[in-house]
Amino acid sequence: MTIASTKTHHRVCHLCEAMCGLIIKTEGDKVVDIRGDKSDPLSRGHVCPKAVALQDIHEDPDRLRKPLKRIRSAPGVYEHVEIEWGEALDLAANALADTIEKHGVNAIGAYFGNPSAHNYGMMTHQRNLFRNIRTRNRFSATSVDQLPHHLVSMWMYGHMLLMPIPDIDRTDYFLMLGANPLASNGSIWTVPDVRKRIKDLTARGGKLVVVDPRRTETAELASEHHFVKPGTDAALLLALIHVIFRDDLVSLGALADFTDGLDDVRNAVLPLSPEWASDITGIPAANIERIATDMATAKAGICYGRMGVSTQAYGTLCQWAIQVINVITGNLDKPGGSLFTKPAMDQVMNSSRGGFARYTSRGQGLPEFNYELPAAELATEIRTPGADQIKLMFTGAGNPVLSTPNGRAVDEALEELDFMISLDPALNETTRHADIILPPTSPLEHDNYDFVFHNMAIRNTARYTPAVFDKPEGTLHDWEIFAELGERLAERLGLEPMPRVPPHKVVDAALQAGPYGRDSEWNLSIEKLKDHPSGIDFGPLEPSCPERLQTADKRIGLAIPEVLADITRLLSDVTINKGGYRLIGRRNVRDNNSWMHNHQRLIKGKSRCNLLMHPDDVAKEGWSEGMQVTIKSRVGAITAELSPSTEVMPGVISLPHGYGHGLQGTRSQVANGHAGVSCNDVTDEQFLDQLSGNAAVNGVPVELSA
Ligand SMILES: Nc1nc2c(c(=O)[nH]1)N[C@H]1C(S)=C(S)[C@@H](COP(=O)(O)OP(=O)(O)OC[C@H]3O[C@@H](n4cnc5c(=O)[nH]c(N)nc54)[C@H](O)[C@@H]3O)O[C@H]1N2
Ligand SMILES: Nc1nc2c(c(=O)[nH]1)N[C@H]1C(S)=C(S)[C@@H](COP(=O)(O)OP(=O)(O)OC[C@H]3O[C@@H](n4cnc5c(=O)[nH]c(N)nc54)[C@H](O)[C@@H]3O)O[C@H]1N2
Ligand code: SF4
Ligand SMILES: [Mo]
Repeated sequence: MTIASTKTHHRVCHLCEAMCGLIIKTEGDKVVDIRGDKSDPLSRGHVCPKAVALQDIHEDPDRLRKPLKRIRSAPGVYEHVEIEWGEALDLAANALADTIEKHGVNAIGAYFGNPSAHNYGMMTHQRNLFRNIRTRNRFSATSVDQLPHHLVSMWMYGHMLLMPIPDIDRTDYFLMLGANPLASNGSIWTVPDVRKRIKDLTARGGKLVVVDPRRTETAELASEHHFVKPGTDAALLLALIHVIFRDDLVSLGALADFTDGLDDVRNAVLPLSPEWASDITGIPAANIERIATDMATAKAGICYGRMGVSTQAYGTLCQWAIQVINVITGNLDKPGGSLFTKPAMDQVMNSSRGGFARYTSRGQGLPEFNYELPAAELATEIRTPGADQIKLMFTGAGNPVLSTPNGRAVDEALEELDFMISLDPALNETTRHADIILPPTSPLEHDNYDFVFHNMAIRNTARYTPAVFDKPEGTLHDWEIFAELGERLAERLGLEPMPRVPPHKVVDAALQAGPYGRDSEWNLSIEKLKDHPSGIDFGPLEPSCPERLQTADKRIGLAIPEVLADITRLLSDVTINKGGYRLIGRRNVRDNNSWMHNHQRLIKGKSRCNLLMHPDDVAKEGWSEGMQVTIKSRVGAITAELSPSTEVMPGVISLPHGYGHGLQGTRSQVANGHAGVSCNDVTDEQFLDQLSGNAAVNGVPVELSA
């Protein structure tokens, strides 16, 4: 018998946007310890309870190791069986080629999910397949998430990825709407160890003000928490702008030289007083006045909003107003305010600026953004006959059945396809419909450079993570699967395939050409990062405007016509203040969207898929704790266990997303034992931010019954 020696590996956790540095110890092919890397300049040793799941994901017996093929024995009756890679890739590539030849390229639909942004091979090599599939029917989790941020950044700063990052470590006043970083660990804001950073902020006399229909873990830490009626934040934000203009608190500072459109904004908000907003939001006018003054007079202030103000009916209007507040108080591009990063691999320089409404969906006529249609239209684009109807679906690292509005309709629509291919390690609610499932290597079996989230981090840093384990024989990385499919498809169609350059070479070239590359004192490369296994810190965010702006004239235009017009939609919205219950979401630090419920260590304990409701509402209905309550919307109904809680304001109910496991044909033993229900069975594909087409999964009007 040989005793395996213990090896120590540096790793970056890829599970959420915080990018925590880890030290992983292994013995042979076993993980024996995972803990925070104290030498990581960004995360400083912080980890959350999910870090250990890297081991659980790797060892999960339900994780697919070989491709699966679906065999139907009768309509609706099928099983998935293992096949060899060569056969699976041929079947998938031939189905793609057949569909393109028979129906045209738009008959291919594609949906990419959240983990693809955390896995650099998926980012670098999607093109190896999709360069030859330029379909209009592309979808992603972006349009159930951050689409309004991209749109506003493109309009105001000239590039969809040029997003200002809250400089929490140096701020004095932080106004946070619709975000719960204590559970999410931050989003469009890579901020590991956020609890400590918030505590430092209040300890140095600064203020955190949270606006949220639920008194969240983050709100508990805050200096102030204001309940807001779901979906009404736009009114609050517009009234804040109103007060800032009215009281002559506008102070552009250095931005004055290159900012336009102030008069148009001032005129647009002239009638939108705190009293008006108070009626809509439920926040007393005096509080609105005070928040405006505090924000405008803080030495350095931040206004930031995330999921709760993006995935709601006025997502784009909210994100625009947030940027306007930062600009007119002079807090954009200022230390302690919100600044642009200068990342080692700069996505702003390396990718498209974005485009809007160059075509529309066939269903609701919703605009494309960056050549993607809103995910809310997925089922309709599959089911509506005619030119451009989707016949074959490709999903990669996504679970739209649980994560997009009216998931039940998506579930049914996927079953109506001619063919479906999934690039995914799980046989889950979505991939169960796939004719071919192609499973990539586990995260610990490939290297990674986080080239998305360094672009959104509170410091400029870079870290490269080599693989912890060798790739098992006969397995393929995500990027290799794209390359294999792309080469086969190109051959069938008589087209040129993309060259196969491994992701680390793509990143190496970008690092060397980037701001810390061969022309700088850092001389950054993958080789250099290997010598710094805990990463390199290039320092705090620094002012960079107007040079950094990507607008043609290097100026910031505040008066976006589409957004100003959307104020009219808000003013004429008669449903915004209608009574009845509104559903909002909820994240827990032990969950990660729909895909990490199969790990005993994270899922154990009391069910988290319970319905929070204010005790006054519970009493009014004559209900009691533990009852089963049915939540009904235009599109469907689900039933969940009632938990009275003063955390939520009256009129609001809260249920997490990503549950609803246990469907026939899935292979997730643990998750299926903690199935819960999917709140996206009641979110409505027609309840949207009409301007952007982003899904409104928060503030959904619902009816309740016991
Ligand atoms: N009601 C409601 N709905 C929501 C939200 C909400 O707050 N409320 N949040 C929305 C948000 S912000 C998001 S981002 C979406 C997420 O929605 P999706 O991205 O559609 O779904 P996930 O649950 O993240 O599923 C990820 C899938 O990727 C697979 N996977 C994991 N790692 C890898 C990998 O390395 N390679 C490959 N090929 N596959 C991998 C998993 O097995 C799983 O099938 O949900 C959205 N939906
Ligand atoms: N543990 C864990 N971490 C995650 C994820 C996860 O699923 N679990 N998902 C990751 C992903 S994909 C993302 S995009 C990020 C999201 O990161 P965050 O946006 O920080 O996460 P949420 O917890 O969804 O926070 C949204 C907040 O908005 C509130 N809210 C709902 N409706 C409204 C409203 O109308 N107005 C206001 N003001 N607030 C409202 C909710 O109560 C909630 O507190 O988290 C990431 N990190
Ligand atoms: S906060 Fe948790 S899940 Fe996110 S990167 Fe850190 S350890 Fe991983
Ligand atoms: Mo997300």
